[in-house]
Amino acid sequence: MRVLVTGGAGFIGANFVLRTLVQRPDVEITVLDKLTYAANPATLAPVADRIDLVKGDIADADLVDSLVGATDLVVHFAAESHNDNSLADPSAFVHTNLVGTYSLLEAVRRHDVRYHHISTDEVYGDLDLDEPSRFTEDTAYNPSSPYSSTKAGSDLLVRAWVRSFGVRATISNCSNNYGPYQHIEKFIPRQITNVLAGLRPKLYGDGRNVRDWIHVDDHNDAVWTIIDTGQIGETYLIGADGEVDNRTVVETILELLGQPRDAFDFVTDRPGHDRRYAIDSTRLRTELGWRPNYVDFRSGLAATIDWYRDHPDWWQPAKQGVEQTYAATEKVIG
Ligand code: NAD
Ligand code: TDX
Repeated sequence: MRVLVTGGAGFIGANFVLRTLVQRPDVEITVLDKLTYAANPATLAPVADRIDLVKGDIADADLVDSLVGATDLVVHFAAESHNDNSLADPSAFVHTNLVGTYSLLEAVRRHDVRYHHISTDEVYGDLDLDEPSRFTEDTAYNPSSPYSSTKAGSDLLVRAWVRSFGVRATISNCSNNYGPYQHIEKFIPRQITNVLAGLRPKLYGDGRNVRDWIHVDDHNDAVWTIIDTGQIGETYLIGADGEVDNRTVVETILELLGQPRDAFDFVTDRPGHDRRYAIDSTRLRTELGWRPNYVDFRSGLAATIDWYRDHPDWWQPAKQGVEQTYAATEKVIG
């Protein structure tokens, strides 16, 4: 089987490539990636001779057409993925998440190629902290940020291409991922590398916002489960019952790294900051039989901390620039 992985040099896509090479040695992988700031070429360097890495833009219709015409399956991870960046400048989010997805959909339509679309729980907006409900496949779309609204738009394009043109597609909406190779602009690796670099972790607002954490390997196993056994045209929510508030995450990182649990700063909140995400993944579990392997967030977090401690060469070159960017807008408030 030939698989085209878009965004395969980023966090989740690269973990997908590395895991697939181990678990499915018969799969031939082509990665299409623009190699933006979010991609780290070091991640795929050890497997460079086992994959085809094409540097290019998913919105380049000619390039996409030729690559899609030579594959059996497209797994579409490529995106502009960081909410804070989308608030500073949404333009790349519209280009990649909307125009890029459109160009892939037109190519899979022309070549009748199976397509799996990677999306996020953020398309559903947010929940109150004390609300008992969680997101399901039937929850109405209600995105808050330029990032989540462009992801929501891309999901709707997929649904329309399925219904109007019979494209063979599935969609998954996953909760917050953690694990190795995540860019240090994101919450968990930012705080881990802050402590490792002698800086204080930074919590937005009151630190009570809740995210539903899943290990990246569990996400990618679910993606293969959906590709193998999911129903064409359907959406599946992926989550591992991992709700934790941000303050607890930071305190746990500090504790696991041998620091006082209160050695962090509160900083100015993210505008429009979603309060809580929570996924009900009953459908994926009951219909397709998927189960997460990482059920203890603390031990998954400890393993992730070990990975960043053991791989300073992977993240140190980006650290100063990322912190300078945050420092330009962030103020310590407590
Ligand atoms: P990431 O930012 O780490 O990686 C994105 C990759 O896409 C990078 O390698 C980048 O170079 C590439 N890319 C960006 N624009 C491109 C373009 N125009 N053409 C080709 N390649 C381009 O993102 P991630 O965290 O790995 O997220 C991957 C996917 O999973 C995204 O679709 C995201 O919305 C979704 N998702 C992420 C999470 C999460 O917690 N990180 C949760 C749910 C869903
Ligand atoms: O320094 C920080 N301090 C902080 O308190 C950062 C970077 C974040 N936060 C908070 C904001 C969120 O409540 O931590 C939480 C997680 O933040 P992010 O890592 O930026 O993730 P989030 O905004 O929840 O979005 C993530 O999950 C869904 C991914 O970035 C998206 O790509 C995915 O779709």
